[in-house]
Amino acid sequence: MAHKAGYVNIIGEPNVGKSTLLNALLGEQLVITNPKAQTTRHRILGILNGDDYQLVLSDTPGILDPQYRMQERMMSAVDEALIDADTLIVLVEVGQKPERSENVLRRARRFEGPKVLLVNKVDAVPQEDVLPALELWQAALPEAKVVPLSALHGLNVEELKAYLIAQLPEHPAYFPKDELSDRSMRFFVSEMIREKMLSLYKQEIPYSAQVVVNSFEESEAIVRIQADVIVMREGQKGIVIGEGGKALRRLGTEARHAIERFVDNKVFLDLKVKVDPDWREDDRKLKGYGY
Ligand SMILES: Nc1nc2c(ncn2[C@@H]2O[C@H](COP(=O)(O)OP(=O)(O)OP(=O)(O)O)[C@@H](O)[C@H]2O)c(=O)[nH]1
Ligand SMILES: [Mg+2]
Repeated sequence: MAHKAGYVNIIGEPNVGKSTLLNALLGEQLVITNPKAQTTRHRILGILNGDDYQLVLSDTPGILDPQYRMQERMMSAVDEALIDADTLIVLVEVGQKPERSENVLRRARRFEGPKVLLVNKVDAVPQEDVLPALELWQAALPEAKVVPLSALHGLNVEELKAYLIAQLPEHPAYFPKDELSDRSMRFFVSEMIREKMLSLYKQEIPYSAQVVVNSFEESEAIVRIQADVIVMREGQKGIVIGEGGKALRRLGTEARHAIERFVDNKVFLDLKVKVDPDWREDDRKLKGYGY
C-alpha cells in the first residue's frame, strides 16, 4: 500500500481553540490549553501516525498585532506554518466576526493550497446561531470548506480526522513513526509550568514570564526536575513567590501533578524565580529560549 504523509497547519486568532483541536485530533493532551489568550507561543508539531499514513499537525500562536519582540517571533512562527502546509486549517469561533479578523483572513487568502475553515465552540451557542455563522465565514473565504466544530466536546472531530487523512498526498513519513512531536520532554514540562502560571496568576504576570527547565533526570522511581521561572521585575518575582512562599509552593504542587500525569511517574520539582528585565525584547535571549 502506498504511504501518505503531509502537513496540516492550524492558524487562528488567540483563544479560539487551536491547541484544544490539536489535542482532540491526536487523542492526547499534548499541548497546553487555557482560557487566557496567548497560551501558545511556539509552533508545535503533533504527529498522528497510522500504518500507511502520517499526519503532521501544527499548532501555532494566536494571530495578533505584535507589541514586543517575543510577539514578533510568535508571528514568524505562524508565517512559517503557512509555508510548508499541505492543507491549512483556519480556526474561528462562533460569534467571531469576519470583518474583525483581517489578520487571519489575509494570511488564509494568501495560502494557495486547500483550506478548511472550522467554526469552533458551537456547543456554546443556541443551535440556530450556527448556520448564519457558517454562511458569514463561507462568504468571507469562498474557496474554503466550512464546517462547524466543537473541539472540546468532539463534535465533527473524527469526521475531520478522516477527511484530513483521506486527502493526504502520497509521500514517505517525515518523522520516525513512533514520534508524537518535534518537541522535547523538557519543552513540555516548561509548558505545563507556564500553563499553571496562566491559571494561578492575574494580569501581566504570565505574559512576563518564561520557564526554563535546567535539568530533567529520570530514574525508574522518580523524575527530578529543576526549572527557573523568569520574570521581568522584582515586584513580579514577589508576586510569583507570594507571602511566605505560599504562591510558589502552590504553583510547584499544581505543576508537579500535571507533570506526573504526563510522564506517568513520581516527580520532584524544584522551582526558582529569577528576574531578567529584557528577556522579551532581547533577540539573543529569545533565540536561546526557542523563539
Ligand atoms: N465551549 C468550548 N470551549 C472550547 C472549545 N474549544 C476550546 N475551548 C476553550 O477555549 C479556551 C482556549 O482554548 P485553547 O485551545 O487554549 O485556544 P488556542 O486557540 O490554542 O489559544 P492561544 O494558544 O492562546 O492562541 C480553553 O478554555 C478551551 O477549553 C469548544 O469546542 N467549546
Ligand atoms: Mg494554543
